[in-house]
Amino acid sequence: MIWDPKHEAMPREELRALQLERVRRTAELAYASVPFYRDSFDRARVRPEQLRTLDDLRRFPFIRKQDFRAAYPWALLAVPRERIREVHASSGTTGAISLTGYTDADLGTWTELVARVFGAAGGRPGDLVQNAYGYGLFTGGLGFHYGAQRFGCTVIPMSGGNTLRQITMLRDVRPDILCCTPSYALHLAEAWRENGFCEADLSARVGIFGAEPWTEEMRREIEAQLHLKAIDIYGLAEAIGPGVSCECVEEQHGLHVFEDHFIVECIDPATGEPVPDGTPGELVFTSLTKEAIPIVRYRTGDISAIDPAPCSCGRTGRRMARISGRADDMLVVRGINVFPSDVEAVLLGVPELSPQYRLVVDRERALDLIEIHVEARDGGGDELGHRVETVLRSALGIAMKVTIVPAHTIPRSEGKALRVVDRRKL
Ligand code: DLL
Repeated sequence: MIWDPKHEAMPREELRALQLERVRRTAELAYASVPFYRDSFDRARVRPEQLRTLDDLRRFPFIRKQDFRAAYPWALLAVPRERIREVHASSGTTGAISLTGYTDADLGTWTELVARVFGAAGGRPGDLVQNAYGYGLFTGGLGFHYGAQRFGCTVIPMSGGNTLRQITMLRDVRPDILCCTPSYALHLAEAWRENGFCEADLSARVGIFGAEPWTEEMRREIEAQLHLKAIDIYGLAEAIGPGVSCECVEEQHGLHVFEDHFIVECIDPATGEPVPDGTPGELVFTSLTKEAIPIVRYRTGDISAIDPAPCSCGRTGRRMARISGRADDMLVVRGINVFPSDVEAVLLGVPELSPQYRLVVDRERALDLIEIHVEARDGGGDELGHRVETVLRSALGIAMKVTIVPAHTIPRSEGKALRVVDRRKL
């Protein structure tokens, strides 16, 4: 079902005209109200009124995650703080928070976008939704909550974790739709089996999974284990949260970008130049309707490709391929963004450790794990390892296993060091 046919199935020409009108307004708002944009546009010698065609946007400078972090908490606001109704943040793990805010109108936009997601995923008004995305600063929980309610669903606001209670609710309350990260979906499936729950009691038709990278193989696994259709949803706090793009249940092949609210570009991360359709590159988004924190050419670091082919579902928003990786080295582990450089900073703060380390990311029992192999300056054993685990957990908010390895066992490199081994990809 198409929730908002007027916009989701708008003829491309009309859509592009709408985009042009809206992008001008966004650039004007950004230039007039946000010193960051005024400075960066001035440096690049561009002005909002130079946006005569959509291609002109390419002359505008990028904004990056570090700009959001540097602007913490309010420096990117385009409206007075009093007009912000709600605050969220990207799921980064460090003290450097990427904060985002929503005006009343922004909350309305977000709610509508996530309602579209429920339509695209094959939801029906009246469906019962178990929402196992985390509630709080993370955009997953409340974003899905608002969108599901708008769509006419009944929401069970489970938030993340508490697996036994999750599966008990799944069994007893019998939701039609499950929302959580794909890795957590597999974890729930495993817990289901281990607790001897009956396959016939699985009720959900649809799972709406996102917030972390996953593969087609993982989709097949989840669909087989949970007996549902698994739909990929993408978004990021800096853009709005979940609801930037979503697969349709008809094709499950690429995520329709809601292009009446976002301009998507795909660029070569090295040169910043656009790549041809179908070629992998880094996604860049410009918001078209956001009031509180408009974004002009936000570089996501996410690698995808644009597919302009028409879709049998009738939506005209072009599709982006599922995210295949990241341009930078940020890891998304259990839905939380982890920067290896942050881990390094913590490790280097422990005097007994040498700066020789490696992060091994793996998936055990469907959950992502980070193990850190690090050399100690003078040996050191379990006690040191446990102490470092505690320091890491309190600094980054995520549990990692630390193994102190003998000196000179971490391979040295002659070029760039290989700091991260992501076994999930193997
Ligand atoms: O993860 C928003 C979200 C919530 C999306 C719930 C989907 C469902 P952030 O915490 O800001 O926002 O993290 C954004 O997560 O740049 C990607 O690297 C990654 N990501 C999000 N969705 C997907 C996906 C939310 N479907 C970062 N596939 C993004 C792969 C994803 N990676």
